[in-house]
Amino acid sequence: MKTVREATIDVLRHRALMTIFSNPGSTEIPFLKDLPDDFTFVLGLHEGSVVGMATGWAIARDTPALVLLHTTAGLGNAVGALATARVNRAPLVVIVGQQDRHHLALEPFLAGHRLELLAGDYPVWVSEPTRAADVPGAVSRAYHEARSGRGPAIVIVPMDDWNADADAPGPLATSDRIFTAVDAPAAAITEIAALLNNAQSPALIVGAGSNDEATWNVIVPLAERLACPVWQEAFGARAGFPQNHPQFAGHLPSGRSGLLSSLAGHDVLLAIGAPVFRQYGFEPGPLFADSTKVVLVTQFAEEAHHSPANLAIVASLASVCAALLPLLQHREGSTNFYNPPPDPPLIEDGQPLTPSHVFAALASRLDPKTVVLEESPSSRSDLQTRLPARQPMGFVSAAMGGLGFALPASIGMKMALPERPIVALLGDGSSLYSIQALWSASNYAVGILAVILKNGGYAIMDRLALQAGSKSAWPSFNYIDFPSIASGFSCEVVSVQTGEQLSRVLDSTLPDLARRTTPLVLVVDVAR
Ligand SMILES: Cc1ncc(C[n+]2csc(CCOP(=O)(O)OP(=O)(O)O)c2C)c(N)n1
Ligand SMILES: [Mg+2]
Repeated sequence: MKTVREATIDVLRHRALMTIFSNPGSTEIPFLKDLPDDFTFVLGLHEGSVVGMATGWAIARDTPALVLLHTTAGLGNAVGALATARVNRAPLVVIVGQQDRHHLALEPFLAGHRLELLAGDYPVWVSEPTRAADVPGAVSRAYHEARSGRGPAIVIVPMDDWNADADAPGPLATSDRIFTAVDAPAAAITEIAALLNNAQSPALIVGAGSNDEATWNVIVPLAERLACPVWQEAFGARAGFPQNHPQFAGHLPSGRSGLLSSLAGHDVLLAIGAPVFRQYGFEPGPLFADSTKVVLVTQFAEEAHHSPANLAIVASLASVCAALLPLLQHREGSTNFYNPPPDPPLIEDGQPLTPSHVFAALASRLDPKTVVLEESPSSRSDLQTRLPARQPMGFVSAAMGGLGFALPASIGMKMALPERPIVALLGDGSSLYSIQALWSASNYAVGILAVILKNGGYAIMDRLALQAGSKSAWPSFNYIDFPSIASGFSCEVVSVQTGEQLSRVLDSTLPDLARRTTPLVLVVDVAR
């Protein structure tokens, strides 16, 4: 008879969940004791970093990553990162330890209280198996729940369950393999094709959902057939279209008045992989003109449920684009909507660099295959225009804006995609939320480039306070010693104050960035 632990190890092997991102505690010892050699344990020194690394790994591989967390304190620390994983649609199988069933009723030290509620509605599924023997099936089901729900699926396991007897060998309470229908019905395709063929002036809006290679391969010919502008959704977590393509018109504004004027004159809007339409600050008024017809193509039913579209199709984006293509007439007209940014102004003697200078210096040198992870709040839009995504996964950021994602996610992504150059661009404030991830990068020989834009404070927050007619209630933090922090985590670090120093370090490091096996931190002093 196998133990529950042995049967679960079998499930994890079957699902290729053999890399464990974790920060463990005593309640996880029975599971981790004598971990088989074909399992890899990746330690993060805080649960935000653990889940952030797993999220980067899951996004990069488009398959679930395994996370192991320590009862209330571990899961509690992880909640913000789990919410980010959900909104970034990253599939995670999360096992959470719990005290021993034998005395849970006595509420011993480390007893998790209502652990199933701790992450709120952010997990796509939570299970606390009724019997120890149900754990292997629950973990197997969590794999499917994470994949189909695109987010974290949690299984809570009391520590004595691992050594309990498993059920006799036999099928688990879940399907072994699942195929999901992906094609849209022919009637829906015919209806959209007619709408587009009859349109005076269509426009395409793309977003995080259309970021994969299969979709880029068909969305580009589709856009070329339509000869229309292609906009990227505001605040999208990934790029839905090559952003150096002549038809790329830029990022949509995140407020309603800007949306209305950007999309004015287009009678049919086709949103592919972007909800209708992602906004940030509330502005009253319509999102688009009354007479405009809006079609949404999304792989996520929930996105269709909250989008004010005339028609939504829930199906594989690549399959919808491929089916539409032969039905569309070739449109004539201007096909150049791309507006590259001008060079940043020259820096006068003694003046500090700005984020624009850093992004421009990177833009002229980065390999098109680079994955740029963004977490630079006050310079985000500048980053987006100066570092266009040229390949799928060329741009990644936290869909919900929660800081502390980009640094650990860049590490998880580099572990999953060792052949791609990976650069995390971080505000100095942002870098601190998961700064201990630098230790994981150094310990596991992960060759990311982390650029910390040191402006000595929360510039975006100061800007918002000023706009509200107030001074900032919070202080600046000019005197944080980032190079010491980075070297304290055993990372190579270079401080940069001038354009010359920046060029020198980028020229010497970027050509080999893809092959790096140690992290490099650049701390660049920039103007506020
Ligand atoms: C976890 C979390 N806490 C707080 C915030 C609110 N917040 C948004 S931007 C910001 C400041 C970012 O500062 P920094 O990274 O230095 O970027 P800068 O604005 O200086 O470019 C804060 C605190 C957040 N988004 N996420
Ligand atoms: Mg800052």
